[in-house]
Amino acid sequence: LKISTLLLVVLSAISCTQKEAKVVDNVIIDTLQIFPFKMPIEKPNIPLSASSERMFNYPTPRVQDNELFSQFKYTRLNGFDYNNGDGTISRRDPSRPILVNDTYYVWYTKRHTVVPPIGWNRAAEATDVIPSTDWDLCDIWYATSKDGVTWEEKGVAISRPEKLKSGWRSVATPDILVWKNKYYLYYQAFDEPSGLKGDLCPVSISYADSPDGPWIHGGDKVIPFGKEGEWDYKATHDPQPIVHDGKIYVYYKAAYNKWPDNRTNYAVGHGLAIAEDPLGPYKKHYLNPVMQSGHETTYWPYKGGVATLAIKDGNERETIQYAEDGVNFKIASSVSLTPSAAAPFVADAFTDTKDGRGFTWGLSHFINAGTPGKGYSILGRFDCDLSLDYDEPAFK
Ligand code: AAL
Repeated sequence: LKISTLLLVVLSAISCTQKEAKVVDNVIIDTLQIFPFKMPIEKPNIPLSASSERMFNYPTPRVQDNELFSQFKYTRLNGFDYNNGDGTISRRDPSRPILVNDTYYVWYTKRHTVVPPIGWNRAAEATDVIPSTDWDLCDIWYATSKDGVTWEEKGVAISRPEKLKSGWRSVATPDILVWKNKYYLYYQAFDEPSGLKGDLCPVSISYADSPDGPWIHGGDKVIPFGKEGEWDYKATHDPQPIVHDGKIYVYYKAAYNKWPDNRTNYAVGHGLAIAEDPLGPYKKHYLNPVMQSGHETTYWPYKGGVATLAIKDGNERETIQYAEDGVNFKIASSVSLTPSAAAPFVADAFTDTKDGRGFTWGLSHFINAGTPGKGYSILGRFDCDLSLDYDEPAFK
């Protein structure tokens, strides 16, 4: 073993001298032209396999050096009651937390119903008190924390409006924007039990002078649906605003082949809608969908562009991607055990930064906690090192 190790070191050292490889009939005959012992930073001038070629498409060939790579660890939150896990209380799809003075605020979907959800495939049996899905018959609640681990639930921020107003059936999946000293909540507004004809809903906005409210209704259907036959027809989910280039960039999700009729062909795309004012009008980017993998939206200012965490769906599920223009994303890393509905604490999400710094923690949700038939979701915290200001090694 020792001799072979020695030989490898000697061979590798020689190979670093970067001689031209000799190729005869497509066979490399000079075995000294093997890949260098130390992983190169620059692409070596030798014949490369497809995998070796690809490693130079990433921000750095060594994943340890890649600032857009991280592992994730998870922590339980204190302060939320779940009725002993009987499925009648659920919290999911948190907004990104924001820091106001010395207090973190978060908004989320809360369901408190007499029974657990009966399932999207039985949506026709849902009633005014029986939910179809985990996000049916919900309101938007909020909580505060000093440390991001122990939270105090403060109460409802946006409740379902009266019947037939947009969102009367359920309001869910909020996210926050801070713009010119005002707070804007973007959220999904359902007019029927989710699952009846699909997961169909537009986006509404409410705004307030204080994160404690009161919230004033600011508009419905703010992100226009696609036309019939288009990818985002009747579904605009997971609205997530950031400030970029002096404008409001809202990333949102829609599902192709809407369920329940075509669930087996289900796929997810993300679009971008841009506005000068939080209340709109919003113009959709002509290259939508800008992302063809992922599920809930997680986009953040990173250096001069925008980075995203794509989870759960699509060929590029479990990747972090980057786009200088916020539109044309390229894979920067592959990641695992990623947070669902990840809502990072991004200190510069709304500052129109040209040097986005990333984040080290956030909230996410964990679905289908509890026994089958009593499914509900819980909120949790994740920690990671996706910040340029954080020096911990990527591998622990
Ligand atoms: C989530 C989100 C949206 C969907 C539903 C609740 O994962 O994508 O919010 O509508 O599921």
